[in-house]
Amino acid sequence: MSATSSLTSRRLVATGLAAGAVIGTAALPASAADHDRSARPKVEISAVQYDSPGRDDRSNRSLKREWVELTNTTRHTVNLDGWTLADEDGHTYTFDHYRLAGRATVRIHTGLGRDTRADLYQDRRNYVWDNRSDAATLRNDRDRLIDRESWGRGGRH
Ligand SMILES: [Ca+2]
Ligand SMILES: [Ca+2]
Ligand SMILES: [Ca+2]
Repeated sequence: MSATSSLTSRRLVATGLAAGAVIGTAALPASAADHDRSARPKVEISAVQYDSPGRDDRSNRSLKREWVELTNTTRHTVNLDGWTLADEDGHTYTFDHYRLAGRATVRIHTGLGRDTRADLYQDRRNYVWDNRSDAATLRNDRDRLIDRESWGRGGRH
């Protein structure tokens, strides 16, 4: 079982919690709120490969294969400028002038690389997503919680 599939199975539980958090904090225009009756986050953490395949040797090849994927669940482009993706220890990646197209998915790699529309790089020299237990938290440019995914033994809160 891959790290990705084990997280996906846990997502079913996490989704309800994340959606509830968004209901309480969303400050969407009425039209947008009406449009999105499901109250799901507009952008969600759709997959996390927290354990880079193979031995964790801190090579850039391995660091690039540790990643988080975000998916825009709407038909409209979402401007992620100023949004943040952080782990439980506060290691934070800030999106810079990035727009995620409707229905599109972007993969944020831990290692060093050149950003494209589909792949962004944190340019780190070490792993950020702990293999045993950690959480990825996505916040918008106003520091509002958008989505959170945790894994490992009960997670840490
Ligand atoms: Ca890892
Ligand atoms: Ca590994
Ligand atoms: Ca971590």
